[in-house]
Amino acid sequence: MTHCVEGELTPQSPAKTSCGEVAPCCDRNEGHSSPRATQGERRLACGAEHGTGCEEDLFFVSTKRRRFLGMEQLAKDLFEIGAVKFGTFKLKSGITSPFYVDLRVAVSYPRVLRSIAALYLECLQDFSSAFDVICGVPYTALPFATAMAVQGDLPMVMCRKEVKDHGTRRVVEGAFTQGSRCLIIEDVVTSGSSILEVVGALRAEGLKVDHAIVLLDREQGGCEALLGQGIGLRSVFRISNLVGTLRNLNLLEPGKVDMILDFICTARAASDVKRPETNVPSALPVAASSSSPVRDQLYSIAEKKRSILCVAADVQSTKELLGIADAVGPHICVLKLHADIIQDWTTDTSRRLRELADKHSFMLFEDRKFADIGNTVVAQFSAGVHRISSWADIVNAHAIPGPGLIEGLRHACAISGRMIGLLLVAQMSSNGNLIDERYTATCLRMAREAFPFCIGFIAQERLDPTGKLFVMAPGVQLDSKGDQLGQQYNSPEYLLKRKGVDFLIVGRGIYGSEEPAKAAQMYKELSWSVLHG
Ligand code: 6AU
Repeated sequence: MTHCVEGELTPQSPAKTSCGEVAPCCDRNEGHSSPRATQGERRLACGAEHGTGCEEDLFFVSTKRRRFLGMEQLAKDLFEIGAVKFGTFKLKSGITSPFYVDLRVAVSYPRVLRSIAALYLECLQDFSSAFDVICGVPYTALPFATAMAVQGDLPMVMCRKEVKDHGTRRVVEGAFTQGSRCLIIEDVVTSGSSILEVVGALRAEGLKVDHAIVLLDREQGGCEALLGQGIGLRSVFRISNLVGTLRNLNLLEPGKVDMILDFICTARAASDVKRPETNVPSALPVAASSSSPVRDQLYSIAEKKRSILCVAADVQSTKELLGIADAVGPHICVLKLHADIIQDWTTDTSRRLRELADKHSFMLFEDRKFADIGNTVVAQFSAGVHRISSWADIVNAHAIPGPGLIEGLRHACAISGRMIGLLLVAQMSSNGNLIDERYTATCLRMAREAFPFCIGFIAQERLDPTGKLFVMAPGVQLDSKGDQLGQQYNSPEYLLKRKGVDFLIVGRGIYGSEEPAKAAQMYKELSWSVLHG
């Protein structure tokens, strides 16, 4: 997962649909006209933060649909021209791979080149950062960047691979100034090293580089490696969704798909092994970088505030919610809420909550427990009254619908242009719940595959021995063993020491007490001292 800062919406480039017609150029900045960005202030337009009416949802749906159709057609084209092949291939590294990608051939097919450029341009909508120029990574991405520059009217620079020993000896060709912001265009990312090479050269020449777009992410750790160097990566395709699209088009047999997905998982696990782990059991919190900005932010807040406490503010009015948030704010690292039980929820509720989160430095966790198909959760996450993706830092979901749900949430998160982390509900605190060990183990596998978008679990015990995927445990109270409706409570000591969980969620034990601020302070200090002696 990659993220970008929030920002204003700006005009988008016209994009070709799969049928070849030019889709209308939409502008949500002012709601009506579609002025083009000036050369000096080009922006990567982003998602659903602005506007309010249903025309925005229609915009959102048609944009999504257009992109989906474009991706489907391009997947088919890439397969047909042999840019993506399936079989048995020996890679440079010596590994045998069930697929092979060589996008160089695309230059011989003008229609494919146009579709590639159109999809890169569509991808710009996932960002909100400004940029001045684009730069293709030599050589394969050079024609792609050029097509994009022509189609999207974007200025471009070129970074030389070899510097000539005569003439100007320039490393970066084209018009730019010190501090020009550059967006990198790449064809395929594996480890991220080619992009980093170009980033280094551009930065050395005084350009600012924060983002890259790739046509295909092979999902082998490149995205995380780039994030570690301050480069947010967007991809048109990830290899798993390219493979999924081809399967849906009956171009790949299900047996082959499974083999390819297994290969991707194994390759990703191998790249994980090489990455230093940031956590060890029972040594919390640790703030070292984990390649997940949301996780890192949480750990950094926890460390600074000496708090692993999340308060569940299950109240029913904006006034109560804001009151609790302000009272317990100094003692918590996360405030969890159920937006759908707030009777008078408006956009003002989320705005004021965010203000309190900034004032006291805590994260906002919407306990939505998404549990539907991917297409539905995209809308549940970003649209409707609550517009969760516009304000939440953390959300949770049941794993039962399968990976499509995570994919949908990740997609909606990208569109929002905000950093949001996902927790899978891998175990529940309620008596008689239907989750068994096999289900929990599957959640662990799914979460690993979805890291760094998925950052952990709602569970009752440590699940990932490395601690990279952390556990927030609900069902915590000192004065009660449970309620009349099946909730079961354990003590902080039991969950932290015996079960190895990382964060505690306390609801009624705090907001139901006479003095929530005092109760929060007590739970905070107690849980911290259990961990740190
Ligand atoms: O401390 P309580 O019982 O007042 O509140 C516990 C909070 C509630 C539940 O909706 C939530 O934690 N919860 C969850 C979550 C967070 O997903 C899962 C679970 O298994 N049990 C549970 O209580 O807001």
